[in-house]
Amino acid sequence: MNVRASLPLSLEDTAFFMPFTMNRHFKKNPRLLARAEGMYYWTPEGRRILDGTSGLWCVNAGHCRPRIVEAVARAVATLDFAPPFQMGHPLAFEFADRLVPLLPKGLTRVFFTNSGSESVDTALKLALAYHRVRGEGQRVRLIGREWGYHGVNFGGTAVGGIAVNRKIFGALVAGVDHLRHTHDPERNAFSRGQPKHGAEFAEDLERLAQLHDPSTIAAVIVEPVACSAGVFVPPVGYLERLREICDRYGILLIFDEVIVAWGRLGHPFGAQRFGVVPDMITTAKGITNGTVPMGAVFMKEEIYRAFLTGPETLIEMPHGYTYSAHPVACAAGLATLQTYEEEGLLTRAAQLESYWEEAAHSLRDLPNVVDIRTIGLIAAVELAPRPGAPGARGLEAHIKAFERGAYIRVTRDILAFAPPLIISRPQIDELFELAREVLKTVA
Ligand code: PXG
Ligand code: PLP
Repeated sequence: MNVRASLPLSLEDTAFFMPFTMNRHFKKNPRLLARAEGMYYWTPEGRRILDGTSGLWCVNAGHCRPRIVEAVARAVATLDFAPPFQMGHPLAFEFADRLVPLLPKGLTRVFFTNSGSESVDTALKLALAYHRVRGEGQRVRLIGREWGYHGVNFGGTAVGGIAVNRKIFGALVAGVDHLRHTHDPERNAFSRGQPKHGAEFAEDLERLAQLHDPSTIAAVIVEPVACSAGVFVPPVGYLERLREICDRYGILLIFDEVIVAWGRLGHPFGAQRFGVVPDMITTAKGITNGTVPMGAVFMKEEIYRAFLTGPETLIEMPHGYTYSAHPVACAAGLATLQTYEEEGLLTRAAQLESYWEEAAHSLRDLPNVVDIRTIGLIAAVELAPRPGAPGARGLEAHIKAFERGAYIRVTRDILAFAPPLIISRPQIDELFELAREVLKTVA
């Protein structure tokens, strides 16, 4: 298959403004994918690439699974679109009701979106509105965390904590503050699973509550594991303490599980791995195995119920997307769930975790490796930045890995591994052996 035939000879003058990409660098040195199956991608030239990052942390069941492909094809040929406002279609109700049994106990209602960013902005709006309809309209503040990634819409950018993702976009949303991040390499370097030290970072929430007055805070949003910024695992006791402080002050706790849901940590949801139940969970990505854009917000029963007060002929929550609960996405989601369940994928990471951890931490002896962090089927290998050139070593590793046959996501100088949950032990060896060879050549 030659997809290059349909591309301009050079990508340097293409119209496509690529998202989150070094456009000039990439268009001079393109890395193209043409086909995928199972654990692998293939380039237009037919080179096989081991997928070390599940696409972008989303293809948890592996690529082009026939059941999902067929469900999508059938759905699009049967009901290409159905308006989601004041109308419905059966798959939306079926999918929502199938999801609930997987959720942490107490989360019972589902709002559909089309992405993680939309899920985050939906959850933040729900939090503000929930307080308001209950007579607590003074709760207008939203708390995020340094190094958090909550997508790219205005709310998510505002509560997000990665400086480069925020700084060129002005004042964003008023009334936002941030907890400190929990990364503490001096005490926790080369941690396996949850690091021992740092539960006390959660006390930042107490401090912000006192600073702003607790009655002004609507919600706190954190990723249980901060994946996008470089895989930062919550210290033992940290999430529990956030939960306690939220309970003390009537603040809603939102877990952003766009990445860590769908089996990534050995449980259907990250909340279950950590034994802490938030008031809302935002997700996307693996909900359809990455095949069709979709996201969701899961919430406690009382949040849904709080909206059911006015006349029945008024819309309870003025929010929704043209493509909320899109029939093709719902079909993809249902087929994805069936695949996850039949193959035990939502708990498979728990069985692989110790093997995965050993394989990842085996890179510790390589030059420039300053930290390795693992949990579930996630690993980060952090390299020392080159003096005066942060990110250059990481980018070189990413490119060399691709040349040698693996796709490994890189954030600055941190390599992030999160393969499809169908990965075999020999493929885990293949992935980290390839990473080892690459890192040996990245001086
Ligand atoms: N929240 C979290 C926790 C995420 O990881 C989003 C929200 C936004 O989702 P959408 O579907 O709008 O992209 C994400 C997405 C990376 C990387 O480099 C991670 C994400 C997206 C792009 C790149 O790790 N996560
Ligand atoms: N902008 C305009 C002008 C619209 O008409 C709509 C939806 O009807 C939107 C934005 C929102 O689009 P979506 O519902 O796909 O998020």
